[in-house]
Amino acid sequence: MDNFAKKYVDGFMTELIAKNPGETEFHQAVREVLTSVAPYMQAYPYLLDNKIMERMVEPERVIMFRVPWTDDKGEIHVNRGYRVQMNSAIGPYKGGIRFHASVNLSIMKFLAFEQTFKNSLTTLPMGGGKGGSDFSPRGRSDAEVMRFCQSFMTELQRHIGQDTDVPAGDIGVGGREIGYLFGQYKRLRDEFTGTLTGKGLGWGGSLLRPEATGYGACYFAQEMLATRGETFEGKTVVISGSGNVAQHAAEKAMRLGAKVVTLSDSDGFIYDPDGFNEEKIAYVKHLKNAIRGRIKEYVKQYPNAQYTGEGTKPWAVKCDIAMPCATQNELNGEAAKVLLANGCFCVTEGANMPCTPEAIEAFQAAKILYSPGKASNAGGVATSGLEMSQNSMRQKWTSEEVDAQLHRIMKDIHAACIKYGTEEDRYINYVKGANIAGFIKVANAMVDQGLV
Ligand code: NDP
Ligand code: 2IT
Repeated sequence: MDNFAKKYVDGFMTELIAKNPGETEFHQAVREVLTSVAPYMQAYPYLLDNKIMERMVEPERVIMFRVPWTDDKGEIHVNRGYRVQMNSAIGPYKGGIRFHASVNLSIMKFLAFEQTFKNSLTTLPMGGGKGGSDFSPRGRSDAEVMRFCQSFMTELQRHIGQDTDVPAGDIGVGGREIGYLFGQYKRLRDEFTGTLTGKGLGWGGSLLRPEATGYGACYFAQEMLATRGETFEGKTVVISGSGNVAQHAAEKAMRLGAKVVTLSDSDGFIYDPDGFNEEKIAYVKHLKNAIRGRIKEYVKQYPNAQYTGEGTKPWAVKCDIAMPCATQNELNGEAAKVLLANGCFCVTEGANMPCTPEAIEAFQAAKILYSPGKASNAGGVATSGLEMSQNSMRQKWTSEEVDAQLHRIMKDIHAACIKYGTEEDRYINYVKGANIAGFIKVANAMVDQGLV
């Protein structure tokens, strides 16, 4: 960074931190974008004059609300609900809902901020938003989850709509939760519209939406690998998480010829030296999605695999490609060094902000392929955009049609990263490329629409 950019970023961050104390994840996400776009704004000073960045970091609206519900014993619980409506310059607010005990305002704001740039990258007309609650579905019965979802939607419904704000899933919110949320929305608003995405295939959902984030991450990785004449064929892949994104990243990487050897949850990870196959992936889906078990149970089914507990992560397993698909800041500077020492040359983020700034610095210093989630996990929200289109048209596309569009979108995002991220030595800085490409469209829309 030159002097102007450094001074601009430091000054901006000092004010942002003073105004938003304690919101560390939000600070982290803003600093990364700001660092990428400061030199660009210097070259196009109308963006500075219009205070675009100052406006982008201030959510258009933050809704926080009480979510009371009763458990199966009749005991009353009170959780906090959120919807951060970050930016609607290029379309209705769009982004997932996260149910996890760790959810707080900082996490909601970082996710909504990232979503704004990600959605812009998809080429589809979607603004940025995110919501959730500090409620954890883990260990709760279906009836408890339903009552919680109904209470959550009773308040949220007045703030969303197919042309206003369209939520979807994220950590802790999958097909079951979207079903309960949609049912309550429909009951209260008396309308059957595409106000939520990730719906069931029999009632407005798009084919391939469940698979889209993980598949899209692999399509993006394919593009990255191709820049070095490489493919997934014969590569060893380490994946964290065992939820929606991890399962489908593992499935697609395996189908593209890779040997995928790990999955994890917050308790630990499994290492299968033989790699996953179709049967093993099907078992993981059954274990996690149908019977809601823990990943350690995999080794009972496949005794050749090993389980390591106590919250350990899979990054010390030797691999060519790493795909963090669990949660933010799950791969730190130390883990990055271990991955590099073991010969890993491609890191594709399936989760949102899973690599810490120190890890990203290490990957970029080593000039390996590294993509930020806002580029490589955008296939999920892109397919949500395709679900919205199908709902508006009252049509349903085949999985081949959706897959072709998803594939094209991931290729387009990769091309945008190359356009704005290629450095003088030809190294592709995907962070810079994704941030600038995502920023330009939103920034210009904001300028066009005046001071709102
Ligand atoms: P799921 O709830 O399906 O799975 C989450 C997985 O991550 C679980 O294995 C979970 O383990 C693990 N995990 C969650 N929190 C932690 C934690 N604090 N520490 C360690 N492990 C954790 O969520 P998704 O697969 O949908 O989401 C995973 C990531 O991908 C998130 O960052 C999400 O924002 C991002 N993402 C999701 C998209 C989607 O379409 N679903 C789209 C784009 C990004 P455990 O059961 O122990 O909690
Ligand atoms: O982080 C994300 O992009 C998501 N959780 C998906 C959002 C969506 O609206 O499909």
